[in-house]
Amino acid sequence: MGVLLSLYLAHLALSPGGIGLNLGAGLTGATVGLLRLTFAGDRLGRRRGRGIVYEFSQALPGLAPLRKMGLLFTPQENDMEHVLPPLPYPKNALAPHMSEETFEYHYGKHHQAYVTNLNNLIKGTEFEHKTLEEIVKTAPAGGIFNNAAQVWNHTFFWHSMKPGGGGQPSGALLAAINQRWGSYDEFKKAFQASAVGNFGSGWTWLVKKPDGSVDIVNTSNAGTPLTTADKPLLTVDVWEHAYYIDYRNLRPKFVETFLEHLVNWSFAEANYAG
Ligand code: MN3
Repeated sequence: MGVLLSLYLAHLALSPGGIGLNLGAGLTGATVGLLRLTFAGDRLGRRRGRGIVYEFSQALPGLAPLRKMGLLFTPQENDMEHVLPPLPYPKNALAPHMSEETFEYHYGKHHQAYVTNLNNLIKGTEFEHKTLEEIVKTAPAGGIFNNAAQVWNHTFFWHSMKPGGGGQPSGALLAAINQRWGSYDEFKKAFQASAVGNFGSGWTWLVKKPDGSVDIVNTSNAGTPLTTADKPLLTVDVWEHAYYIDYRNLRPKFVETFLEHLVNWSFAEANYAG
C-alpha cells in the first residue's frame, strides 16, 4: 500500500440549522488527525449546539481532559449518533393533501421514534459506528434493521414529495416509463394498483433495475430496495399511519393524491440519472 498522506476536505455541509466543516489528514485510509469545526445547529447527522469544537482522532492522550469537558470528542464517540434529518419543506407545505397534523405525528413522532430506537439498539454493537446505509445493508432481520431501514425509508419518502408536486416526469425517466408500461397513464394505474394491493404495512417503490429499466416494487414492513440490486427512485409509504389522519382508511384516495399532487418527479429523475 505504501504511505499515502492526503489532506482532504471531508465534509462541508450547509443546512437550515447551521454549518459543519471537517478537515482531516489520512494515512493509508486511516485518519490520523482530524480538525473539525462544528458550528451550533449543524443537523446533518451531528450533535447539535456544541459551538466550535476542535477534534483530533485517537492517539493524543494529552487531550483527554478536553475530551472529558466535551470540548473535544472523537468521531467514534459521537459522530454516529443518528438524528432526525430536517424535512425538505415546512410541515404545512403539502396541505391540504398532507396535513401539518400528519407531519406532526408521522415525522415528529413515528420517524423520530425510529431514530431514537436505532440509537438505543446499536449502543455497544458492531453497528454503533456504521453509517445508516451500512446498517441497513448489513444488519440481520430484527430490531436494528427495522429501525434503521424505517429511518432511511421515511427520509426518502419526504423527498419523494414536494409542494406543487404531481405532473409527469420527463427526459430519460419518462422514456424508461414509456418503455416499461407504454404510457405514463398506464404507469399510474400500475403504481396505484400495486400500492393499494400491498397487503398490510409497507412501501411501494419505483426502482431502476441494473439494466436501466424501471419497475414497481412492493416491500413489507421496513423492507427497502437498498438491500437489493435495485436503485430506489421514489416511494410512497402505505403504512396506515401515513394516511389515517387525512384519509382515514382510504388508501386508494391517498395514493391517487400522492400521484396527482405530491409526487416529486425531479427527485426521481435525479435518482434515475445518478
Ligand atoms: Mn411511515
